[in-house]
Amino acid sequence: MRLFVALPLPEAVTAPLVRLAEAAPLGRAVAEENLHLTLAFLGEVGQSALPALDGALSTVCAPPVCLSFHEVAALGGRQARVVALTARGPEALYKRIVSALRLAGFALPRRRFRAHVTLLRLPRRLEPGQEQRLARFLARLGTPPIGPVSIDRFTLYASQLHPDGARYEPLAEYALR
Ligand code: 2AM
Repeated sequence: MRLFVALPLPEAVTAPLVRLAEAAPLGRAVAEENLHLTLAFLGEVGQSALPALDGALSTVCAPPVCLSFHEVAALGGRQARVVALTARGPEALYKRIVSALRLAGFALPRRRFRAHVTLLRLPRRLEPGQEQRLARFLARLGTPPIGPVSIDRFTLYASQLHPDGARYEPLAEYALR
């Protein structure tokens, strides 16, 4: 199973975000039900490791996350792959989740955590002019008037890749209190 841990987002956040993504001049908008903020990507995990994974995530003790949003930006370096809304608030929770998972033996890549909600997936190569149209769209958006919101749980999801896009199934929820 392809697994990841994420903060689910309330409709008060996902509804304006999907409208914003659908107004973009290019790229494939992430479906509203798939919008989330990834905390840890586990990749392929065997069924037999699920109890250990659930055990590790159950040890994470943290208060609800006050999530605030910053800017809509193209992420992925010089060849941007996605457009995302950057966020602040889940950094401490991220650290607790990652250390609980590592302690339980799950290998996670060492990369800087930049909290974000992916809104659009971009084509591999942008046609001439598309880059400028995207830059103008992003500049117009500035900081969208969304949030802050309090999130009182995090979720373990299974991701299934289909030709028409990914489907995410919540497997377990963990309360933040
Ligand atoms: P994203 O939020 O940056 O898009 C489910 O696939 C989620 O896991 C996606 O939302 C994606 O993060 C993240 N993800 C997918 N592949 C990944 C990888 N190889 N490394 C880190 N995160 C990944």
